[in-house]
Amino acid sequence: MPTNQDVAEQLNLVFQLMQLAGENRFKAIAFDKASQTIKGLSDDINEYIENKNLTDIKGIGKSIAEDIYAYAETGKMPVLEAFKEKVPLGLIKWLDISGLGPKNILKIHEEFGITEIEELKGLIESGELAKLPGLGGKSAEKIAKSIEWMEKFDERCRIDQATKIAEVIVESMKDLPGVEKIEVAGSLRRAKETIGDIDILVGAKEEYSNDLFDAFTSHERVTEILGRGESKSSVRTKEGRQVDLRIIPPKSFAAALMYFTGSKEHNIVMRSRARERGMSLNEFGLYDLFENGETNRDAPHSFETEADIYKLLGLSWVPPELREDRGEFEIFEEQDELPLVQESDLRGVIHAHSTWSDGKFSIREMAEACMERGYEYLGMTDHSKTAAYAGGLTEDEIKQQWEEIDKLNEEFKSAGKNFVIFKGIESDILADGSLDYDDDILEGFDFVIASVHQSLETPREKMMERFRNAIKNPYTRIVGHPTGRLLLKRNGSDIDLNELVALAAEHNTAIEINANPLRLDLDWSYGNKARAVGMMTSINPDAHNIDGIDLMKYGVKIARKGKYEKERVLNTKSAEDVMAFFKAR
Ligand code: DGT
Ligand code: CA
Ligand code: CA
Ligand code: ZN
Repeated sequence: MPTNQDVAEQLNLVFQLMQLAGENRFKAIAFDKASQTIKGLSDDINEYIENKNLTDIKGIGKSIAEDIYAYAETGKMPVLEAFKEKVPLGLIKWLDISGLGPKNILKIHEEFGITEIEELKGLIESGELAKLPGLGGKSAEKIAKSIEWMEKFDERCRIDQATKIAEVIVESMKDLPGVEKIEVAGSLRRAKETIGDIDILVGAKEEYSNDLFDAFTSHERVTEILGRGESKSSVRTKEGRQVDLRIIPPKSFAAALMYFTGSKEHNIVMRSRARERGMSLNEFGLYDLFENGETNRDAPHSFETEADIYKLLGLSWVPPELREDRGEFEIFEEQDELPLVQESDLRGVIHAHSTWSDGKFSIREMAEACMERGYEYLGMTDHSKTAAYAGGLTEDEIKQQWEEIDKLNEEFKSAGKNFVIFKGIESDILADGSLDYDDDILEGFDFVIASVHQSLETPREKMMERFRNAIKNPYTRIVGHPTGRLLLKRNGSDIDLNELVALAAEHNTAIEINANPLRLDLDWSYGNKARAVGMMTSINPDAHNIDGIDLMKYGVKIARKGKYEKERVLNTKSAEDVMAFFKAR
């Protein structure tokens, strides 16, 4: 039986091959959209396949449904097989080369019969590519450079890396003459876990554009200017990231901010809502339509903020993290706002390591760092004994650690400090799903985080058996980084996260959002399921040193993106309430 992931991947391949084959754009986008929908589906796709009701899923049309039924039945998707005949799969990678569109990719492939980027490099070196009509030496050079960059850097970076670059640039530009507004847009504003390019918008009158672009392109972090036009410039930074800066007339700023925040999918719905109301929405504004359906540029609606635009389209303001066409429209048609968790709601730190295992600081140092940041508790969770490579604790060491924590808690209490350390452990989930100590030891902890650290590649069904056992264990209060993914480095385990989310809710156990930007696991896209079943999360830094504590802010962004209200985030609660949750096993 295919998994949701399998089906999503097949559809995505069709999308990419269609682009290469020059297939109708809307047809191609339908596959992209279907792929994303299925990736984020809260139920097992096989239920729909068995009931033959795939078209009940919004975004799955009749013809794509047929493709999926055929895939489930035969293991092959006819439409994909057909396109594979036309365009070799190897060319998909070429789509990432900037300066080389699908048309030219196909042309080069047909002319020279090559499918590998290595072969393309050979063609450029030998001067053959430049001879191809319509390309020329300059294009060939540009393509060579782009391949070089591509090999040097990943196409995408993590949210923390992008945040740092964006902050530096915004900081250097925000006080320049003419800058009335400046905001980050694109996927970074939406808090996606990985970012392609960084989009920055400046609201300024046209007369300032030249100087502002000069300042941007000569910024000390810039190594290459990728392009400079009337209203947009693109650069490459020393970190290898692309940054697009757009200068917008102040009166269009709100419309542009909305448009360039995206997502594309969100924008599509917004545009059709505008049409339904006799208006046309674009990056410049919202206009009335003529009877014939064309935009009347002389009839702009005036507004100041994004919220005004949403209001004109029958919605309250949608927080940028939620703009993915993942149910936000239904919510904000009905509600004024969603009480999403905020950084300032966090009252404590859960999931941290000390020198007892593989952390860099003592328990006291970690606790004091938490206090300095205004937190009220620290849930210490060193590694368990099976994690020998990470200095996992033996039964004897655990008892010593408990004594140390008792002493520190007494000391804090007598010094009048409002701070408590919880005795926890990050227990490995063993191959059979059991925890790493006997019950008499487990009994002594305030709480247990259960995580998989070994045999991450266990087949799905076996893996689920491990998790089912771990969650059913009454000592497990939180599941740690469920898939074990390392973003842009390693895929996570193959598990049915929808089932895991439902199971956790049923057993009143939390699944953490591991806030380390390498992990951000549980993924935000399971937020709808978590919301439907009332699953609790905890925004956990998994801190191995003091700086690690500050990573919680990325977890907050992901939690917001997953639509978690404050009430469903454990570490927004008081120490007493957290303890009550721990004890309610
Ligand atoms: P990224 O850069 O891959 O992480 O993702 P985004 O979302 O930042 O994408 P980007 O940089 O290509 O474009 C920024 C936003 O601009 C995008 O989220 C929505 C808007 N946008 C760009 N191109 C299109 C388009 O062709 N159609 C629509 N509706 N919106 C677009
Ligand atoms: Ca972007
Ligand atoms: Ca961009
Ligand atoms: Zn861990």
